[in-house]
Amino acid sequence: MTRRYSRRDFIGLALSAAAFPWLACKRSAERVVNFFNWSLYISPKTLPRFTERTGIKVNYEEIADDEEMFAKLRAGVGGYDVVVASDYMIPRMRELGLIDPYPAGALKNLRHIDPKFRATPYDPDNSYTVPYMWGTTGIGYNRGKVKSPPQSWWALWDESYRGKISMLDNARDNIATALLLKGYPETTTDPKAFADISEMLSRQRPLVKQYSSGTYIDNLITGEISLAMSWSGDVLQAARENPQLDYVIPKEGSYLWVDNLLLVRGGPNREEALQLIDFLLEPEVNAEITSFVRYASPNASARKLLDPGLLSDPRVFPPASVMKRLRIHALLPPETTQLWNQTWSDIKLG
Ligand code: N2P
Repeated sequence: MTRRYSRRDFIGLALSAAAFPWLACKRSAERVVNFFNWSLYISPKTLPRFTERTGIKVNYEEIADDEEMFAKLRAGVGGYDVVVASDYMIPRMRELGLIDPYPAGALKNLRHIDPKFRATPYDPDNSYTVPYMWGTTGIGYNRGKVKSPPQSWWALWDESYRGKISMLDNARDNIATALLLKGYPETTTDPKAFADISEMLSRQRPLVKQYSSGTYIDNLITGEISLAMSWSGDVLQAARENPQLDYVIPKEGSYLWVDNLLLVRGGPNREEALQLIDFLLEPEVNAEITSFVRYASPNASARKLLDPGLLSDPRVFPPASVMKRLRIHALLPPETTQLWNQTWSDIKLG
């Protein structure tokens, strides 16, 4: 049986990463790279294959969300070489000097990336980002536990699901979705808009069993949660374990995001980092990751290798009719991001 690559699978790696052994002593003979990626975002075969091919050991650590990664890098926690971060984080990370540009010509496999994912608003000159995977935010649900398949975001405000609802634990998804539902532009700073969405998210709070961006998947699998604001591939991976699980992009629309491989400034193993990133861009490697994680790949050559069933799954690669309802996150100035974070932490504190 195929299994999700869960936190438990990483326990050996995570334990060694937790102790940060590479910070203290890097044996000169040993080549390593320190990779900080989201949970549920790689195949179990990928990193062992890289090590087998190159002899480079990968210290792999998982991020729960962008904010955690950003906070760590900003606080100067050193030792990372490669991190994965969402589109909207890039300009801010660049501004703060947390990431380095890619040296020209360093990645021979960059040519496999679909040009649609280059020259983006968050990296117009393609210097800081290599797109890794993309996906959407929507609702994961258990068919056996809902009255009918949810079609609207408002299902997450339905009293009859009290205690069976999970929401992602980050400001970006929650505030952006609330603004969208109330018809405000994502860039607004209007106090009325923030009062409105605070009321709406606070009203939802008693119905919410948990705010989580990682363990919600386990609770969806066991049936403890019936409905969850989710990331597409996480739910589709979980559906391999519980076939009752499904994923929908609500009719009001939602967000798509592109996650990127970034070079951390001051990373101790730059050469190894570039080798790892170039490996992740190889069509066969990328197709294997895509098939496993069920997120969408921006790698055009990898897409040609995918199972046609996966390519035509509208939950993974949304068709044009659904794409019309999706948007990417706005790039917000720091003061607005601060307002979002403050609003979110007030809501959570209650
Ligand atoms: C897998 C990846 C989620 C990415 N958990 C959200 N940008």
